[in-house]
Amino acid sequence: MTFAKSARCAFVVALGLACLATAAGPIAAEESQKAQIDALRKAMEKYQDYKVAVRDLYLSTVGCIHYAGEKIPDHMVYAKGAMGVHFVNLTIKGPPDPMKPNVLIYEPVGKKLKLVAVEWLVPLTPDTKEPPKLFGETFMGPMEGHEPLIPKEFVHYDLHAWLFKNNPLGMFAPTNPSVSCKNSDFALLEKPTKMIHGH
Ligand SMILES: [Cu+2]
Repeated sequence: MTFAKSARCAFVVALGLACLATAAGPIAAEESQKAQIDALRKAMEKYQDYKVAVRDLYLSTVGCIHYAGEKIPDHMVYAKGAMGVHFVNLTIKGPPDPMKPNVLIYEPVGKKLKLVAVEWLVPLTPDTKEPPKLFGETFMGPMEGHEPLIPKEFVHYDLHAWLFKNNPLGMFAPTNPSVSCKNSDFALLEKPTKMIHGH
């Protein structure tokens, strides 16, 4: 964020104009978030080839996850739509890094896998004081692990970002109705995940 702001200041100064009001106000904050998202998209572009992702230890969890839009009290609400195939990197640890998501999400399109989104998956620990935030977005959760691919004991927060496929529900919505698992032999219809209270 600081980098984006100072880069823009440098640009404005180079044009011979005063560098005004870049640090303050909701418009400046929004613009700096947009710049940060653009930088992230650029950094993630190499993973459009899933083999590059695997070499960097983002490993496929095989199942193509989708939701029916079912609502259950005390459970997370996922609009009808899919996420896709999650490739998880367990070597990325610590607080969520906006430039280093620990999950990449692919949509099976024909016989190919297309990179559509990234995700930050953050375990709930005894020293978690509040839900993590990135790009001004508060993470969803805490919630149980998503069965059947993640044990339900894995209580966590998560945030999705649809960097490579437009999501009509918004950039940070968990499911994308434009994504489909119909081309996957490993489609998994997931039930909404249970919320954890008291955090
Ligand atoms: Cu996901």
